[in-house]
Amino acid sequence: MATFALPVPKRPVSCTGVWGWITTIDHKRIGALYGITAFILFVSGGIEALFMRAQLMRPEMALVSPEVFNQLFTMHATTMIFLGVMPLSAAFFNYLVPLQIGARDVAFPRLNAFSYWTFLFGALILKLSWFLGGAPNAGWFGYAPLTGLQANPGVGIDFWVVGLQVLAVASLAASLNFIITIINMRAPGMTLMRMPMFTWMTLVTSFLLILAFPVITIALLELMMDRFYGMNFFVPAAGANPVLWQHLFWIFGHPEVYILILPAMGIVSEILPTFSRKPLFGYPVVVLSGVLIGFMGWMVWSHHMFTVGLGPVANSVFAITTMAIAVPTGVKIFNWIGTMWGGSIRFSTAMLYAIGFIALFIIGGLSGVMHSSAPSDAQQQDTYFIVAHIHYVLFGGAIMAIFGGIYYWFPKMTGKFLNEKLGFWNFIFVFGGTNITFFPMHFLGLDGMPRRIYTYAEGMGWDFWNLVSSVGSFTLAFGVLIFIVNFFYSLIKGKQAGADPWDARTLEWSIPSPPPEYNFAQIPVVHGRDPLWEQKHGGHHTVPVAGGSVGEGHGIHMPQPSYWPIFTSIGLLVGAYGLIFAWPVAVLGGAILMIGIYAWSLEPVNEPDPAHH
Ligand code: HEM
Ligand SMILES: [Cu+2]
Repeated sequence: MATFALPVPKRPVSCTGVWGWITTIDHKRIGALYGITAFILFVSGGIEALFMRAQLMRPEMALVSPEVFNQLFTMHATTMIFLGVMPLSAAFFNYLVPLQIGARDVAFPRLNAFSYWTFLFGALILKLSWFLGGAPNAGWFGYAPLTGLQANPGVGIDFWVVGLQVLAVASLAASLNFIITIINMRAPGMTLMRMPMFTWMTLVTSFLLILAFPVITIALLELMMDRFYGMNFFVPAAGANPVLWQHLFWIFGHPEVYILILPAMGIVSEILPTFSRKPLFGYPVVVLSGVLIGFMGWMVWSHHMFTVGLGPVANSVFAITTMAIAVPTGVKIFNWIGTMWGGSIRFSTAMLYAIGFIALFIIGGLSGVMHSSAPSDAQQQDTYFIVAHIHYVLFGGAIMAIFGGIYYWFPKMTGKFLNEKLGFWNFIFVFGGTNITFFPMHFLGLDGMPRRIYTYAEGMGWDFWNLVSSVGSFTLAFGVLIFIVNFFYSLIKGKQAGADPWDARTLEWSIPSPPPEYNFAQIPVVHGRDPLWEQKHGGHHTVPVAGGSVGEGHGIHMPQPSYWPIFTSIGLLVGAYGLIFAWPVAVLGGAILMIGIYAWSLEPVNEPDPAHH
């Protein structure tokens, strides 16, 4: 191979410092990058929310203009969904899946790095819109014809369209990578029904991603054609039916909400058994209900469109399918409670978050069942009742679980515990703040307060609960601040954690904290579910099948770093910018992309000499 005289630079051997992070293809480092980036973006989405809550605190406030308010709620939701919760889940996928299945990395490490950089650049495109001509303002679901050129001539929607497409590339690459990793790279003996629940939920989520994203990508592509090239996919004046957009969006959008919650369910299913010192109750049923939720998630999209006028037959069908999907969801909740039942429970911060998740997710699930009934939804649609629902499932659900996951796996990732005292107060403020912020929104919604209004008149009966909700949102923000303090404090001063500080069950706890670059010095052989418990408390010992000795010169072959993933992603960034502002720049971006792909595919596997390493 090396005799080819191709203009491809040598593959870097080992890189340190910033350059090491830029060229890394180690799934653990990529996981850390995802996590830190997504957390910063999550905070930015929270700041957008605080602006809204400040504006809505009292009637007829004028902190922000109506136009800016539109941009705030659009960016807040787009950020939290695509740049907060999804990549935070991806951080866990990256860090944990190879460790949980006893592998040394994902199937395509360079593609994994490419996914991260593409996510980062997609996020930049979206967020830079604030500074480059105005943020998108048509809601996170971007209903036609509000997104059309006539209603929306500025660049905000352009940023939204192009940014989401770049993010879709990142998600597609990542989910294909995880599907292949989970199917092909499990340690010997780890059958599907021995896989940890988190890995299972990663698998289901990845399938949802590769099936759902093409739908939104097509819709976005059509919208892009309308805006950039004068086509008429969504232009009613030219005969288009804007309801088409709603169908396309929600066929993607409903599976998307499961993409947001299934990883959280996976995290909780790992935390609960460990801190109850019992195996997950009804493991096969939990797997099955997860798969079923993934499957049924495709049959319910029109519950977002009950008031559009699809007619009584369609509304009835979608009402029934929506009620039905609550069944596997309820099954999971019973299994989690069954896991705790009779266990010897340790109330660590991770466990508090997991229990908080169950409690709040039940509330969000119940309001969901309330609007699964089409006539009752006719009252609730586009009111604050929906905003309450969204936030109980996403904040009370996804974010609670993610915080729990951070407390649970931080010792594995860093070798140190997060401080439990600060953790307790972090939990109290986040849990309390969530309820104070979002519970009153149920009342506001039932009192008729519409969503997405920038202000309201005095004397509508909405003053008190809006004030409470706004106070709650600052309480919540304070709770997140405690977490940030805890993170840095514990990184520096945290108590040392060993390989298996929680007496846990899965393979990631069988190796040192933090794990060495190659993860497993010897690939384990798995004899049952909860392999580490088996090994510690049962008769079986994990017999290694492939080896090498630990330490310097471990002789384990690991792929080398690469420049090409980030280079190729930069092509997408430049191309996206060019699409919005100047087509010659788009051509340049395309050229960078092609060079990147070319060099990537011809890059030697190992060069220069791997023996030095
Ligand atoms: C401090 C935390 C948060 C606060 C105070 C907050 C507040 C708000 C407010 C005021 C709105 C706009 C209501 C309107 O349309 O007038 C909103 C919408 C929304 N939020 Fe949050 N939010 C928070 C966290 C989150 C998180 C973590 C997520 C997702 C994981 C999320 C997802 C959404 C969604 C999907 C919408 C609907 C946007 C739309 O359709 O217009 N929020 N939130
Ligand atoms: Cu839905």
